[in-house]
Amino acid sequence: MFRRVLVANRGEIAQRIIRACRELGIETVVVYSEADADAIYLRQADETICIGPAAAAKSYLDIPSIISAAEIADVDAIAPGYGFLAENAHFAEVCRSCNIHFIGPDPETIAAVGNKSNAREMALSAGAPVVPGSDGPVEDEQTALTVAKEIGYPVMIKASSGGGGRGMRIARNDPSLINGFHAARAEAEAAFGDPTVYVEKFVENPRHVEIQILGDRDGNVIHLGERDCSVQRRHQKLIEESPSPSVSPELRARMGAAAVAIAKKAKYHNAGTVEFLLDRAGDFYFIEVNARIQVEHTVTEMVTGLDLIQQQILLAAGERLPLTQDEVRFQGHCIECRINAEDPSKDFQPSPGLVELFVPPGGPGVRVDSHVYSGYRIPPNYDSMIGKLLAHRSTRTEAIRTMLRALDEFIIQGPPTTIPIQRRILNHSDFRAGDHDTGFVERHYSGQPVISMKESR
Ligand code: MV4
Repeated sequence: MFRRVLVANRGEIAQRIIRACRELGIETVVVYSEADADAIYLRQADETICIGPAAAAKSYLDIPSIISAAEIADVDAIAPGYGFLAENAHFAEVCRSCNIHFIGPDPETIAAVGNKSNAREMALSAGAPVVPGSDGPVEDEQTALTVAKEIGYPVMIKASSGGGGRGMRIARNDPSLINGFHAARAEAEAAFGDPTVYVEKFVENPRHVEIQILGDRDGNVIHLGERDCSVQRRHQKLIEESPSPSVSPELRARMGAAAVAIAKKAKYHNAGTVEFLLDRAGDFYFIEVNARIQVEHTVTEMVTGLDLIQQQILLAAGERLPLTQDEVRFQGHCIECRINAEDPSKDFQPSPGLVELFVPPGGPGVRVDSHVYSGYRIPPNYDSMIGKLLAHRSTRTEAIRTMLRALDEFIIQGPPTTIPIQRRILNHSDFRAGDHDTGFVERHYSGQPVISMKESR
């Protein structure tokens, strides 16, 4: 096992990794930028190393600085968390060449699934359902038109190096496809340095359902059920839950089997997520593999009772999976709200700054993962997540009730937060009926002023 791990991240996930290491008896070394010098989790680490200024490019994304810190602190492994270098195949490769374990999948796997068009081909060859579309990349507009004729409009043009919603275009006819093809290529080239695109049938207002998987170095892969992440706005998730109200045990088994087959094809060794779209007819389609631990991994932890960060560390150290698929048990219903310092009444504009008072909720069925404390200043340099609030109860109805109670209890004085809109969504009849898709937030809450906490009671 590892003796010492370097945490190459910040905020709540840095704290989460420190907690996991502590329980495993592993020492932690946390790197931080000048903007994070007053982070409280630094006190929970065994050692801290400042790696540069606030700008992420000069600290959390700076590979030489992080590797130097790892060498100086003499760690066995690096935990990248999510974002920053988590899905950077080159960084995983550098770690390997320095004899430092990367707590994530192998660089070859990250690269293979990081190319979305390639991941699509892998899913196809694994026998998983994939959205109808092009065989590999589309090199010219003529090919794009031919593919669109075959599969029918509407179609989506996606960047091979994209993901998470960047570099995508929808086309509903030939002229808009020609336009979108060139626009998507230009955008992809500018954003990712790779103009390659592919074409897929556009699934209108799908649900976003993702399967958590774990794979060990012996090639064993299990799935830990799904998370429904349909409540999102501009690819920023607001509420996640498990189980999904639109997934039956039978559908879960089929989606799980598809995710496991894809992970095996990718030689996936660690924690990962296979993303699917689920349409109104109940058909599901593979879209992407996320080669990292995700923000919402906590939801799966609550319903499975597993510590996914500890599992990531153990798997990276070469341990075998501690359980078989048959031994995975799902208990109750978990809902998570991502609490962001954003102003829903100002088009979700990030609102960093001083948190004068921070009193998290507690009591039965409540979990809060947050690095914030009273008097903490949220730096403007990174994402604006304050923390994650989870409610875990026997049933969905009870989980919603506990979440509403916890949201009411949560005191965050200073920046405006997403809490008012999350309260409204949880009270919405369509959400309560489980009748919501990825268009839900935009349909119901776009541009509308969100009424304040007191008014909405
Ligand atoms: C799609 C799609 C419809 N059809 N692909 C957006 C993020 C990226 N992971 C994939 N995305 C989508 N791909 C086809 N062929 C709709 C989306 C999509 C979406 C997906 C998941 C969650 C929220 C979303 C919001 C808008 C669009």
